[in-house]
Amino acid sequence: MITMDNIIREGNPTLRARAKAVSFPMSAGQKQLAHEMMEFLENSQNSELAEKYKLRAGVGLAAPQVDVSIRMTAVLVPDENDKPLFKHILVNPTILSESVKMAALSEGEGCLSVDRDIPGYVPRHDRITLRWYDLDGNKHVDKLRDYPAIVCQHEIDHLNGVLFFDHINKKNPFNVDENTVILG
Ligand code: NB4
Ligand code: NI
Repeated sequence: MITMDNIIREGNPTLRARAKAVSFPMSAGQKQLAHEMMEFLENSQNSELAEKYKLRAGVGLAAPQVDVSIRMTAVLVPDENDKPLFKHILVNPTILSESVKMAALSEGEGCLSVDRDIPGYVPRHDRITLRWYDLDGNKHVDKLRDYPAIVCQHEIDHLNGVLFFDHINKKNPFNVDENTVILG
């Protein structure tokens, strides 16, 4: 079971590396890791289990965060009623196109690999067209907007060695340009 002890933190060079593409068929170990990453997200969103295992809540977890430098991430975005809105393990995700319009979460972002609060808006593309592969190698193409699009961009950043605060305006953290909507 993945717990916070398995999640590497800022300063570990794996978080700044470009992760390697996954080839198909995936190994049994890679598939098991994928399921454990999704299980972590489920546990972290369950208040009893999160308290029991001292997990920080997460809606995404990228393989490099558990020190496995491959292009794979779990995403579990619930809707207002806590029903899964977007729940997938994304293998080799690629953004095919992105809107000019940007969006940022009103509360800013946090990261399970960053143990400090870093205030500020993180501008992201409001809409993306995402290509990804499932564990069996089947190709998927999804159009995402708003919250799920933001989560996927945060996770894909991890596969490229980018952390959320890299996007925050250094001089004026809550300054964003005119084409940015604030969500939430
Ligand atoms: C990834 C997110 C940071 C901003 C937005 C949010 C939470 C993370 C990091 C975009 C992606 C993890 C992966 C939350 C959270 C809302 C939904 C359902 C019930 C509690 C949960 C709390 F926990 N970010 N944390 N940060 N990361 N929303 N929610 N709620 O998920 O570092 O790279 O359970
Ligand atoms: Ni993160």
